[in-house]
Amino acid sequence: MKEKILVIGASGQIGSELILKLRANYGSEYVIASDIKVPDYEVMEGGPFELLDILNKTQLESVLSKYEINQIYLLAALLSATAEKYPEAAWKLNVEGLLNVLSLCKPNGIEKVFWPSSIAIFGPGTPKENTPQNTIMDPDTVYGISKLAGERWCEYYSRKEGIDIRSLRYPGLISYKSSPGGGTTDYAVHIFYEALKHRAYECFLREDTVLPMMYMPDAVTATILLMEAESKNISIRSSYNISGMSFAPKDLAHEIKKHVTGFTCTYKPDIRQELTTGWPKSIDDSIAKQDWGWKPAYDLPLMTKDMFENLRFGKI
Ligand code: NAD
Ligand code: AKB
Repeated sequence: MKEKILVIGASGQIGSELILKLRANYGSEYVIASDIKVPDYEVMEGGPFELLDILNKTQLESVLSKYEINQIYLLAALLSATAEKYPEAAWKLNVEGLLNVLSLCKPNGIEKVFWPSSIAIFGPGTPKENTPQNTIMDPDTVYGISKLAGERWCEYYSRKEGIDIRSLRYPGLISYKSSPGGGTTDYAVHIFYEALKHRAYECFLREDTVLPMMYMPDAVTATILLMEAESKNISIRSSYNISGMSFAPKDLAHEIKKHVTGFTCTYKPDIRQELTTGWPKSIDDSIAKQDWGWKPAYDLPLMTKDMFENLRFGKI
């Protein structure tokens, strides 16, 4: 059967890029964008769009039936920094929103679901270097707790209801098309804009905070590779570890100096520093490599060069 895809949260940092690739691959009329806010021009004009609140089950069911949807990409969530400010709203959106989708799959003929988890599911007890797929997971942030609960629900619905649910534990994502939405790794996007505008940036993380990160083109590729892999190759139904690169703010600042003469970065850690305490420094993604051939294309120098090329020469 031809895929009929609904992307929920299509106006966000990932959605606004992923949807362009999905439309290019499957045809614009087969990929329906939805969000509670209107997306940018490219997404809005490139195919169907529905204003949809994931917490409204009736509305969701009517969109599923209107377009005869059989695949869902659920991207709506509150990210780590915002979730810490609004814990109940974060639990509601991140967990109840997911349950709304999962519970409507079987009755509405949804065969496949993509839902992203995060490196935030790990916690202070987790080994920090080359963090394995299965290890201590003791998240101490609102966001991490909600994502770990989500992973368990994904595995449960796959097993109990036979829904083909696939998931990735994205690292912090860097992109130039749309702004990040309230995460702790957002500094790694803001720094580029400030470097171009002011040749200076004040970072809200400590200079030595090494975290797993990934450039958006790699995140989009990984998502599509995973979703197109044969079902028999998917050995993990909670969420796959994936890795791109790892760096600290001072490493990124050093790289940026090669492109922006006189750039300076200062450091004034705020509450977001605490959220990173339990997060890994690097990720072991050998199972993703083995199961569906994952391989990132971008390291820190390549990503930095590409960001500046796009930000300076107006592909934004
Ligand atoms: P984002 O905040 O940029 O986008 C989320 C979108 O969801 C927004 O456009 C928002 O309007 C929409 N939304 C909010 N409430 C909604 C509701 N009730 N109904 C429908 N839509 C609603 O987030 P993102 O960075 O694109 O992240 C997408 C997913 O990937 C999230 O699950 C996030 O946890 C996960 N993730 C992101 C990163 C990252 O670095 N961006 C890293 C790890 C995991
Ligand atoms: C955040 O910082 O909240 C996200 C994430 C790592 O999930 N970028």
